Amino acid sequence: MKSRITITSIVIALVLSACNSGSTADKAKNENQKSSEQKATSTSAIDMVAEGQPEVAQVTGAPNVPAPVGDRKPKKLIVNLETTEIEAEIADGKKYTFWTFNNTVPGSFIRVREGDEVELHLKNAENSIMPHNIDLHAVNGPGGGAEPTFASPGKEAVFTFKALNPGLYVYHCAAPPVPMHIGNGMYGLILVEPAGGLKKVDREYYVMQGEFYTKAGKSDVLEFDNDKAVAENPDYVLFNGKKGSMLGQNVLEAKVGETVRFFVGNGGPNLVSSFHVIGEIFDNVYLEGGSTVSHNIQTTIVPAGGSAIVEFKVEVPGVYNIVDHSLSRTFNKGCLGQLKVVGEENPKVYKKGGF
Ligand SMILES: [Cu+2]
Repeated sequence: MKSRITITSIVIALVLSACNSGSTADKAKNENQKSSEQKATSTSAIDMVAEGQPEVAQVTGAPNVPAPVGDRKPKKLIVNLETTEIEAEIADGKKYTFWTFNNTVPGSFIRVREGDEVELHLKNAENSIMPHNIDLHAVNGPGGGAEPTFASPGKEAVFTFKALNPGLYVYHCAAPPVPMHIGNGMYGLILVEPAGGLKKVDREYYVMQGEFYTKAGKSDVLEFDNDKAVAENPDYVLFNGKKGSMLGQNVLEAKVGETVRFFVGNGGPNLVSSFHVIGEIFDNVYLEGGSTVSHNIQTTIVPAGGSAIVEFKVEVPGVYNIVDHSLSRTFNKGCLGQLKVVGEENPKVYKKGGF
């Protein structure tokens, strides 16, 4: 019995050691490869950054995005964000106390180029009650900027980072309790375009999902309900911080034959989105906002604290519903937008009736 245990132990030990040595070698190889790639990126980028005065980056509120970076070289940019605590309509005439970056949910869209150096100024409004900060997922550095940007009401904090990795990244407040700050609307997107820029398209829109856990406040303004957040049972799941943000007067627009690009983000704080446009197929999806492009996708996953870039050409006029395909969120919790496409009918592609 004893010897059998010993033999078994030796066999297990050998198997484990073989597994470990294999994975360690692979890991080392991957890390070497990654580090040499990163070194190449950062060295060439450092050499290329233009000297001189930094420029102030133009930022935009959803659904708009700033102009593409184009084919420029890396440069120094200043990004100004202000954290605020405001009352605004959330749905059906009801108000909510939102916490924001630049007075909007989601916060301003930031657009930079790979290799840019960004000096980020975070001002916390004088009349805020809470301290706030920012963690940008585009940052290489502990906390993504959270510690150096922690700002009490009325204070401004600054930190600098170099945008090493191209992609579409979420930023959010990381002041405790973090789910409450995010749940009140403190998130947005920063796009780091690759050298040479993204391919030109006809239309670009900023669409960001987030869910809201509400209870009656002291006045008629709703406020954050922590119990509902812990249970991950929101009252509202919304695009761009308001029910109807992309409906009626605010519908997104395109023309037949155009290619549309959505920069899609999910602030969460908890739910994963199954992002879908009813009656369209995504020709290209930058999976999770990274560099791998997949094609012919019906529904794409947008994780909490994650993103996706979707592109599709519109062939047929009409109204296209933009949804989270976890459809109770669309039918019961407000998660619906629309894209209105105008132009000539295209019966070869779509028509009522038979041949
Ligand atoms: Cu905050």
